[in-house]
Amino acid sequence: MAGTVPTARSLQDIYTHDSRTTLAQGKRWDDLLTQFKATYGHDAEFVSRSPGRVNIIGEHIDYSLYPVLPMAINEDAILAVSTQPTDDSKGTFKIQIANLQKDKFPSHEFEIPFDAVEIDATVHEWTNYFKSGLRGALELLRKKRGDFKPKSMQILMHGTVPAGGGLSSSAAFVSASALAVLVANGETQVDKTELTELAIVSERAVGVNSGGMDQSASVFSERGSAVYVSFTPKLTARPVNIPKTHPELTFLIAQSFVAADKHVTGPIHYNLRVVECSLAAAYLNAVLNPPSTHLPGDAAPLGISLHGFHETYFALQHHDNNPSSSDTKAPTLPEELAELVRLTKATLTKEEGYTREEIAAALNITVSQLEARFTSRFPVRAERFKLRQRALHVFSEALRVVKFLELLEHPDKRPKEASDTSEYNAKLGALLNETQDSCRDVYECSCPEIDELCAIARKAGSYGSRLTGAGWGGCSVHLVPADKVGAVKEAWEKEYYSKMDLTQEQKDAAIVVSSPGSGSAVYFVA
Ligand code: NG1
Ligand code: MG
Repeated sequence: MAGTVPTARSLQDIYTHDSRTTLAQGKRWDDLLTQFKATYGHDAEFVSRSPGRVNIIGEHIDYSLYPVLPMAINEDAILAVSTQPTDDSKGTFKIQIANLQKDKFPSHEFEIPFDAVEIDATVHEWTNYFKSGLRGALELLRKKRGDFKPKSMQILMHGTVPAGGGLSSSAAFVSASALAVLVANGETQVDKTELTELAIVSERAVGVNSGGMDQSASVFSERGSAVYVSFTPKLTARPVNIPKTHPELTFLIAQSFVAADKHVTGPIHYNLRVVECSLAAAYLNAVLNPPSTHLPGDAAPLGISLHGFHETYFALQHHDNNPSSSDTKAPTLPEELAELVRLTKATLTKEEGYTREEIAAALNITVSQLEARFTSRFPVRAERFKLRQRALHVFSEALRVVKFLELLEHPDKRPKEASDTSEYNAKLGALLNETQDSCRDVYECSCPEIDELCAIARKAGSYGSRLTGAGWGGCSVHLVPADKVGAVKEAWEKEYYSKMDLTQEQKDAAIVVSSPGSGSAVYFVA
């Protein structure tokens, strides 16, 4: 899946082949290009696009650097672009940016100094996402070329990924923006890994301390496959095929219409979880490592710092039981994770959470050192940090990803041809249901509405139902056999959506039947 971002020649290269999608997308792209000309008085040169994603399994573990399994959806961000050479004398370049939905997202013009893209993360402004992609792309270009003068750009954007809904509208927009800036400045072969890495770092500039799952799914996905993303020792992504089953499986995505805005709730939700995971990693390291071992960096993610620790730990264990053996085979990931669950339960015993003072004491630092290291970059609000619960969720969720992937890929576990595979489907579904339980009870990132959507779906025939994305609202994903899709939709309609006051637009977007879509692409207007 590595390589360069593909150039699309037709919309069929990008979207599914079914004629309804092609027709609808054709109209949308025509609109974009026509409005571009109406707005700026000339044609666009190219369109960059990047999709949203739905996460199948592996929730809230990407920032602890454990692998995840998302897939791209068809909904995306598209940016039509034209470029102008920049007038050298002023020391600035110009960005004009508008949105097809101009009532919701007003147009802007920015004069930007060559070397400083300012982003005010305290103001929630739609163009911040473009600017963060811009900043990242320019940094990369400067690294590659040294001093250079960015081109001025005119942009018209349109997005179909619902915002604040757990489907990564932000990653779609940031990745498409960074891609647009690279292409505008003459990079015709954009490396997917470089684009993803810069989009990950860029999105943090908007005020959320996010992991790298969304951008990876947005950039790397290939139509028809989910994508297995690992973050260590370096970012890699590979396609994973969902076996053909009988009854055939579909992924249904259902909106809860509970808006979860990380920019508002970050300090008590998302960013706090990221901090709790880093603190858990530091605490476990400090307590469990033999005194002479070198401790990894304080804010190292659970997946890295404990991996290092664990190799030492297993080596010592092995040596104790077997002093004459020189064989110190590293544990497999499932062995390691199971052991980490056990150690977490034995070490982090305080269900009620840990105070700053308690954690600082364990790390042998002062409270202000603790704050400087862990809570200064992104503000968080908490008296106690629930290290036990957060670590238990992360290790058990990482283990579920391993099991899920094995079911999908292991020749002995994949279903053998055409027979009834409901037992197999149920195994996949059970893992998704376990994820939901852990998100609700242990990581505390669900909400009553999502729980309800899951309960309704399971009753109507879903094998597995859970929140997807950050949670606290937003979207849910459901593994539903094709012959039960109608029943599940009907049940939601009757028992959930009909009780809400929704606009027609919301009703139309409430449920999406999704198949794995393709990733980032560039389309040159002939
Ligand atoms: P969403 O739901 O798209 O905001 C967030 C993070 C991911 C990941 C998931 C939870 C951002 C941009 N993305 O996704 O990196 O941590 O939550 O698994 O914050
Ligand atoms: Mg997002």
